[in-house]
Amino acid sequence: MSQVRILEIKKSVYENNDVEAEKLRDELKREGRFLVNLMSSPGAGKTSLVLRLIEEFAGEMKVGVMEADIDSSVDAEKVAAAGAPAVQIHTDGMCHLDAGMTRKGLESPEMRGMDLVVLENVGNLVCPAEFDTGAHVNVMILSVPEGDDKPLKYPLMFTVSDLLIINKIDTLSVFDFDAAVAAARARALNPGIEVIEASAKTGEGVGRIAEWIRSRRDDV
Ligand SMILES: Nc1nc2c(ncn2[C@@H]2O[C@H](COP(=O)(O)OP(=O)(O)O)[C@@H](O)[C@H]2O)c(=O)[nH]1
Ligand SMILES: [Mg+2]
Repeated sequence: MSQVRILEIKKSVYENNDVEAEKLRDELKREGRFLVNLMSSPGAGKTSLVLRLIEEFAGEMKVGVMEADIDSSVDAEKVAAAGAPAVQIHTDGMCHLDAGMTRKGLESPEMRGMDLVVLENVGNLVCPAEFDTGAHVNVMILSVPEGDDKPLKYPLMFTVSDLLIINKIDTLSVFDFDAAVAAARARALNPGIEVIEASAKTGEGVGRIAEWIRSRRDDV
């Protein structure tokens, strides 16, 4: 039996998602809640990284996690087992969250009073890039086994992201992945994007990611 709250959230009724997203961002700022929208393909390491960040921020910030998926609650259960407040959002088959859906997740009691809320968006490199969730920053993960050509194939995701995490760098020796090439391709689309190489498995680079989040949170 699942121990976490599951929210069944359907597509929002709002006509203008961008307006809703701006409203939500402002409200969160006033409340002191910093929202990170974490995106990647399935299996790139979103949940693994979230678990590392929970450890990294322990005793420093209250971190809540909203896990969005089409079905199941496995990710939210992992986060809850790590000791962080978590909710599972089911998207009624939708492959992304919009700002209204994100707002509903944030209204759940578990997310109240958090300093940092991480939204693990539905896994894919296409739809989540098209919808502003109201987050203060967009963070994406590209993992080494996916290949360094992904910025060429899914340019919008790289264009809307503030930070690109190249994850699974512990596997570089077994894949033909050139991290410098991946970073250059991302920067060609988005000159302002930050790039951090990391491994959620070994913990390498996780401190730098935490530092980036702290500094962006201070800017808001
Ligand atoms: N070798 C390696 N495996 C990783 C790393 N990060 C995640 N994984 C593995 O990749 C798989 C998918 O990870 P998960 O965090 O569930 O990805 P998500 O679907 O994006 O949330 C799991 O088997 C993880 O153990 C990493 O940095 N290195
Ligand atoms: Mg996950």
